[in-house]
Amino acid sequence: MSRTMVAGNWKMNTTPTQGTALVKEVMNKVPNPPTKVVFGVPAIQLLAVQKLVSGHANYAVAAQNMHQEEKGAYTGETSAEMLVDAGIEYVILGHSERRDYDGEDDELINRKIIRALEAGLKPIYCCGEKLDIREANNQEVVVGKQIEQAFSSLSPEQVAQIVIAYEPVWAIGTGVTASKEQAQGMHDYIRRMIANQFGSEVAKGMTILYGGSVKPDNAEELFAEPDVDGGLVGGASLDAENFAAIIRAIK
Ligand code: G2H
Repeated sequence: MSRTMVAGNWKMNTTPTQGTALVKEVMNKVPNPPTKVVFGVPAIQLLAVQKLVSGHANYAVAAQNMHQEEKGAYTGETSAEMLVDAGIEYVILGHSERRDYDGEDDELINRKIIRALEAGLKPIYCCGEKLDIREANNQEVVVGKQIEQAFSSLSPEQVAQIVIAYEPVWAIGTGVTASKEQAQGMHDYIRRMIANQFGSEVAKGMTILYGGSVKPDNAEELFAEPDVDGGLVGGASLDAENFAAIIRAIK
């Protein structure tokens, strides 16, 4: 089975009206995508966008967050069960913006991953180093530790359900993209690490996305790398033409 995926992460952008129009436009431009395409939409749009993609084998929807508990007195939160019942297939967890602005760490993300998997949701787990770590050439140690903590106590069968998105923080929303060599180097490291800890079959089947200023003009060369299976796309996923071009960059 193909490992490829292009996922849009709209973050806190688009009203429901704008979001519906955007999804329709992308699906019109690319009715038969050459890869799995996921729309990571704001919570209020999940149901409407799920309705639009339902029945299209290659289109799916991701929530941008969920709570680690099953249910209860957590005002304003969304549970894994609610997402599954709404037909949602994926949930983005561990994004650097949630780590920075909401204090999420890999211990909490580990609890969210376990909850998501128990409920039948597939996590898109984000990891990545900050600029000072890259400058000190410590990125593999730091990303390795993030994954080790976030995947702690998971079985190989559970890890096989996860998509990893490597997002170097210095490349997020900055316009600076990791070079194809930097992306491939980290993706290769992550795949080898997964092979060591969870077995080579899990590693071989794992989808590892690159995220951080993916655009139509850099997507093709990034996606051509052997261990870069696609992208988690922020800013460029908000424009139908740009997102369609990135989807088509999967060969
Ligand atoms: C990284 C990415 C999407 P952008 O946050 O997850 O956003 O493509 O705007 O850098």
